[in-house]
Amino acid sequence: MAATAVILCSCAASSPKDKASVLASLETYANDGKVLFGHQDDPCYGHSWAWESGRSDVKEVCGSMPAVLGFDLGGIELGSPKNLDDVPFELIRQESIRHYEAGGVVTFSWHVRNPLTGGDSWDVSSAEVVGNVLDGACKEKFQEWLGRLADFLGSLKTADGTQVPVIFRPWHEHTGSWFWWGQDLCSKEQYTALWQLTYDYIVGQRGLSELIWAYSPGAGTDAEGYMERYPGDAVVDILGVDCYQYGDNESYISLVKGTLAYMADLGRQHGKTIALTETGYEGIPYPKWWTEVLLPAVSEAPVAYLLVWRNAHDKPGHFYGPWAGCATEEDFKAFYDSDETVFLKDLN
Ligand code: BMA
Repeated sequence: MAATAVILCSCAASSPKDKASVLASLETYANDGKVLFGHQDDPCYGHSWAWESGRSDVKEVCGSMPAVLGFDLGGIELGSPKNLDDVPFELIRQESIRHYEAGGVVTFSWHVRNPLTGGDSWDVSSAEVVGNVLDGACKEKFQEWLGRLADFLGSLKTADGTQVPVIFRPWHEHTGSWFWWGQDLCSKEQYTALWQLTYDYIVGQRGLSELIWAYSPGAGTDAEGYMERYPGDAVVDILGVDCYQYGDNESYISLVKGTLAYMADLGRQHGKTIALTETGYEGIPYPKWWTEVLLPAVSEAPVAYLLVWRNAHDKPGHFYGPWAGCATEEDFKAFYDSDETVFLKDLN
């Protein structure tokens, strides 16, 4: 088992990786009891800086970039040059390709605007949006939006024309009702049809077969709730979950552990890798959060990667990763040193 793992990993790091080898490599790390560390928007801006090429809050603390970089595509559907957090899409494109070439993994979320009301993803003033996207007033507009999304995804190519395999995580946290595609805003049939429509256009019509599709409900449900709107094994590659800490350490650890335990069973049943697709504790008020809370929360389950949310430069206190001088700096170094965690340096 261990020998197989070594061969797979070194093979994946030395040759250009396609979708299948990225997935195989993630699965191998997970089965080896290791987890790739990820951070949203890491090379674009940090706790007290923005748009300075070569910087990374994570690297400034531990010496390595994260293994996984997350970016958000919200705004691509409108053809805007920047996403909802002012990150230029051209920067996302360059950093994604650069990270892939350095051996890392890239994942995209999509806080897409509300096509019916003109509001943002969080505009839940109408429960008619998904219905209108599928077969109503927004059908045509949404096709155009998908077209712009696919144009961007298709542009992720290395100089030799290799399509960069990225993890795409649309329609996330749908078990809650804070996005227009959430639980109370559409039926199960409408949700799965929305996923299928997205998949059919991007993969079927546009031929973007290198995308790795991640399903990520919110935490706080059980295995049945988790799977209630599962769009099917044919259109999902990774079983993810978004789970944040809002209360005490023990409640978070037990929520993450419990959720990952049933996801591990589901992963085995469906032949899918599992991941903690978004997590974190805003402002990280506990100095040993990395080694005493996050690590124990994930260490029992075969979690391929975890991604902590962004370190906003323009929203005081809104950070989920470490930064030089922060209260958890020493603990993050210990987290980095742990045999269980994998950073970009370990992938080369
Ligand atoms: C949220 C916050 C917002 C941000 C959004 C999309 O969780 O970080 O400030 O606009 O994610 O990145």
